[in-house]
Amino acid sequence: MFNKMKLWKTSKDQDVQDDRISQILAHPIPEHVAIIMDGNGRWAKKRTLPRIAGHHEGMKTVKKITKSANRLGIKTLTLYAFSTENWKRPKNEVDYLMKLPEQFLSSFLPELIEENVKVSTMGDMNRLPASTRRAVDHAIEETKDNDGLILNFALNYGSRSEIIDAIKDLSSDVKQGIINEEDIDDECFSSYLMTKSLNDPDLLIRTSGELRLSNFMLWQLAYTELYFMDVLWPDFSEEHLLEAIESFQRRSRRYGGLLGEEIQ
Ligand code: V07
Repeated sequence: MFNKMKLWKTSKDQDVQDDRISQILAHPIPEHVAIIMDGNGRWAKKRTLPRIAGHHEGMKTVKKITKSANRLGIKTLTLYAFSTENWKRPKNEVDYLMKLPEQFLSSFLPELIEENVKVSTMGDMNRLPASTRRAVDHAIEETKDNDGLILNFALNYGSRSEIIDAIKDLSSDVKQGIINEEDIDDECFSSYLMTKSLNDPDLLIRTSGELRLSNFMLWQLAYTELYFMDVLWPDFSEEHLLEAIESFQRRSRRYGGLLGEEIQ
């Protein structure tokens, strides 16, 4: 009897969740969602576990949120998995983090293929261990013809160095006469960034309560709605994603009439 009650309650909760999703799908949803997945270490510390246990749990959350994003029809999900600053962490932690892409893909790639997800990355892959690069390259190759959700991992990524590299490439093209200086505008500059094939994010979520951008997509976030949440990344669930999207939709509706005028 108790089990039955639990089952009944679960399916009712699911109905509530399905209604909530239907409401969300009745309005425009953000096409590109970017997430700073913070709070993995703190999650582990709260449980007196090593930090790497938090990263492992965080990886499981990535799987869940990828599925949710796909179901909601989000077009691009960019996840900040490893920053250029993260090399400063203790060696054992860096070594563990570098194994996560392989671990993630060895269990999840078949499902990504099945679900029509396209894997991509931004960041300097050269500094990653060869086996990590191989696993990621394999996933990119295996999913290159998929046209569903783009799952874009920022790996060894830093926004300032992305911008500086873009300036170097652009000035070299100007010197060679490939680009005229007068033709440099937002769109031209964007095409030199690692995100050249992607739209700018519509919504940025940062978990774990820090109110900073931490060198993440500084150029691309110029007009993005920012949503900061106190929840630690391993505790982030589909409900939290829905909450952030609902907030995005309320803001879009409120500013809908004004966009293009004084807000931007
Ligand atoms: C990492 C788990 C999520 C929380 C933040 C830090 C730890 C998934 C990947 C990944 C990357 C590339 C790829 C497939 C999966 C990953 C790192 C860290 C370095 F093709 N999670 N995750 N990579 N964490």
